[in-house]
Amino acid sequence: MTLSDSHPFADHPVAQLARERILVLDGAMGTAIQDLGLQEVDFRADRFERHSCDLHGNNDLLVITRPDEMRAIHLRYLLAGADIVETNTFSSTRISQGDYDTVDLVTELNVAAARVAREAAEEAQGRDGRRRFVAGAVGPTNMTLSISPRVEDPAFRAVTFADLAAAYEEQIDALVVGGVDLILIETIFDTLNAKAAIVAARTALARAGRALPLMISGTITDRSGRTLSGQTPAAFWQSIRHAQPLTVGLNCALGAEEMRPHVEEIAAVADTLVCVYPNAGLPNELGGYDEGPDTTARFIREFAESGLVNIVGGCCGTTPGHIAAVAAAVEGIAPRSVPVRTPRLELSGLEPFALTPEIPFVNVGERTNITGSARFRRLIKDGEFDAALDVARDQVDNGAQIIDVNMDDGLIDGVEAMTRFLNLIATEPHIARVPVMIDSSKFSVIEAGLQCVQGKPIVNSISLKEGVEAFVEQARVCLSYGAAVVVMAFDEQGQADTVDRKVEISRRAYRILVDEVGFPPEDIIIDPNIFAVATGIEEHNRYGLDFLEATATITDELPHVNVSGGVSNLSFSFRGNDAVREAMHSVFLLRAIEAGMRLGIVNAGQLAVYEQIDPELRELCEDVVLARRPDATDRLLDAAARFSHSGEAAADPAAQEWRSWDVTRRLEHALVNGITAFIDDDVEAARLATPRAVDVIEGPLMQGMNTVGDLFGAGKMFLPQVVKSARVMKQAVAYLTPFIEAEGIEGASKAGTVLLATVKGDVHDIGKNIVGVV
Ligand code: THG
Repeated sequence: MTLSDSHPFADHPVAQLARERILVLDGAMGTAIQDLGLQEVDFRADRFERHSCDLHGNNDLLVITRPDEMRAIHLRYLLAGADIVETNTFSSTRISQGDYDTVDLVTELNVAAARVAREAAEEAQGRDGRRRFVAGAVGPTNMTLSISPRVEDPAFRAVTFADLAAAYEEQIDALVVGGVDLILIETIFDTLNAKAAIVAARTALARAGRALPLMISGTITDRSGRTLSGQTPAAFWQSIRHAQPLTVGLNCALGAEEMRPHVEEIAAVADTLVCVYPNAGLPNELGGYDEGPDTTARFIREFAESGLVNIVGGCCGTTPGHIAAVAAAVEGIAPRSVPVRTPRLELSGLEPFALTPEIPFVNVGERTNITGSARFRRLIKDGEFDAALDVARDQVDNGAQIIDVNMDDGLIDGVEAMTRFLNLIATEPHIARVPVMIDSSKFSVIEAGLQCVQGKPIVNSISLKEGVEAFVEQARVCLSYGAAVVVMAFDEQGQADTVDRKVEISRRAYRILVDEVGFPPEDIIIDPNIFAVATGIEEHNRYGLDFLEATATITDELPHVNVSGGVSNLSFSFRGNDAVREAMHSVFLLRAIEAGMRLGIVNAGQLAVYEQIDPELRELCEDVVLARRPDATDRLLDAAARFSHSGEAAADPAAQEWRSWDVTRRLEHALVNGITAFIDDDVEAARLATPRAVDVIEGPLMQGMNTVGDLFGAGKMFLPQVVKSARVMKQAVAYLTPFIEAEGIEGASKAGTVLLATVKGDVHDIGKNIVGVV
C-alpha cells in the first residue's frame, strides 16, 4: 500500500515517485560549510564589512555572502543521488538570527537560500534529466516552548507560541517566494515548537495561495528514546498528524544505529511516508564525525530491507560520499508500505493514547476545575499552584486517563490561569504523560490553552450556541492545533433537553464539522448533556434516560464519533452526600457505557463499584436514574441520610512508605522522583547527622544525583524528569548554604568554574542551557 488516495498530497510528484522507489534526501550542510574553512571575513564579504558583531558561525548568511559555494554544496549532493535538497535556512528565523543582530535579513536569507537551492536543482536536472525538489528547511530555533530555562520558575517561558509562530510565518512566507517545493519542519526536540510551525505554515501557505506539502522530522537526543521535551515517538506523531504531512520521521542526534527502534515505532503508526536522515554517528570529542559512508549506508540499507522507510538521507557529518553510498544501498529495495489507519480517537500527552475497542470507558479527571471544586478554586485564587498540581497528580494516580482543566471564574483571569497551570503541568512528567482536556466556555481561554500543550488535547467545548459561523471558525482553530473537540448539544435555541433535540443538534454539528470543516470524525466527541435528576421538578426526571437514549442513537448513527458527559452533574441535588452521589454515578455509568458512552468527566478517585453498592441504595438510585417510578426521588431522599458517609479521610502524604526509609535513601528518592515536599526536613536530618553541612552535598545529595545521572544515561529517565531532580537539588543546596557559610570554608575544596559554550543561535544552545540548569 502506498499513500492513501484521501491524503491531500497523494498525487504530488514526490508521492508519485515514492511509489516506485525509496527517495533520497541530501546530507549535512553545517559540516560541509565547516569543511570550507571560512573565516570571519568570508562570512562578512563586502556587504557586512562593518556589521555590529561577529558573523562567523552564522552559516545561513552564506547564501548571501558566498552563494556560489552554497550552490556548489547543493549540487554535489544532487549529483551524488539526492532527489531532494534542503535549503540552508535552518536558523533563518528572527529568533535564531537575533543572536547575530541580523533579524532584518530574514526575508532576504530565505528567498536567497531557496533560489540557490532551486538553481542547483535545475542544474542537476539539466545534466541527468531526473526531476529534483527543494525543501525549505525550518529549524526548531534556539528556544523551547515546553521547558522553562529558569529552574526556580517552571511556569516561565522564554518565548510565546504566538511570537514563535510569527517568526516561522515570516520565514515560510519567504521560502515560498523563493520557490521551494516542500516545507521541512525539522530537528524537532519540542513538539510544541513544531505545532507553532504548523500553524504558521498553514497561515503562510493560505496567504500565498499555495498548497505545498509539509515534511515533519523529530529528533531523539538521548537514550530515553524521547524527544528533549519528553514525548515518545508515537506521541509525537499523534501531536502533529493533523498537519497531514507528506512525510514524518526522525533526523540528527545519535546516528542511524541508535535511531533504529524509534524509526520502527513511527513507521508502525504513521499513515504517511517515513523520511529518515540520521547523523553520521555521534560526533567525537573534536566535533568531527567518524562514521564513514559505508557504515551509514549499511544501517540505512537495513532500515530499507525492514520496510521502515520511504525517503532517506543524512544529517550532521554526512557528506556527498555518504549520500552516494546511501542512494546505492537502497536502490532496488521496495519502499515501505504505508499502513492503513483505523479511524479512532487518538490523543497524546508525553505518551500516546488510543481509544481502542479494549478500552470500555475513559475516565477524564474532573477535579482540576475551579467551578467544580471549591478547594481547587481556592488554591488557584491563592496562587498555590504546587498544591493545585497535586490535585492533577492525584487524578492521574487515581486512574484518570485524561485531565479536564477549567479556569472559568468571574474573578480570575482565565487566560492567565490556564496558561500558567498548563505550563506547570508541562514540567511535571507524571501529569503531562496524559492528554489534557481544555475546558472553558470562553474560546480565548481555550486558544491560550492550545498554545501550551505539546500533546494532542481535547477542546471542551464548542457548540452551535452562537450560530454556524462561530462554530465553524472555532472548529477550524481547533483543527489547526490538532485538537479533538467536545461538541455540546447546544444550538441557537439553547441546550438540548429532549432526546430529539440532542440527536438533531448532534447530527447537524457532525455534518458541518465533517463536510464543511473537514474535521476527522474520530476526533469529534459529542456531549448530549447530563443534567441533574431528582431535583423535585417533574420535568427533570427523565434527564438520565434522555441522555442514555440519545447516546445510543448518536453512537449508532454518526460514524466514528464518541460520546462523553459530565457525570457528576447528574447528582447535583444530592450535594453533600457523596455515598448517594457515587451510587447514582455508578448505576448511571453502567447504563451509559452500555448505550455507547466512551468517555466521562468523573471524580477519578470516587468511583463506586456497581457490585459493591448497598443493594437497597442501588435499587433506589436505579429508580431515580432510569425514572422507573414517580415517587423515586422522594424514596431516595428519605433513605439518603442512612447512606451518607463523610468521605474517607484524605490520605496522609507523610504516611507513604518511603518516608520510613533512612535519610540517605529518602534523599535519593526525592531526587529521582523530583519531590520537594519533604526536602528541607530531610536535608536538616542529614545535616544533623554529619559534622559539616557541606558533607550532605558531597555525600547523600551527590550520591542521589549520581543515581539520576545513571538512570538518565541508561535511558530510564528523560529530560523533564532530570530537570525536576535539579530543582530538588537546588532547593536542598539553598537550605544548606547558610549553614555552610556559617561554618566557614576550612577543609572545603573549591569546585572550580565550568565554562559551557555552543555556537550562537544554534539549536545546541538549548542543550547548553539545560546543562546549565542541571
Ligand atoms: N460536559 C462537559 N464539560 C463539563 C461538564 C459537562 N465540564 C464541567 C462539568 N460538566 C464536569 N465537571 C464537574 C466537576 C465537578 C462537579 C461536577 C462536574 C461536582 N463538584 C462537586 C459539587 O459541585 O458539588 C464538588 C464540590 C467541591 O469539591 O467543592 O459535582 O457536563 N463537556
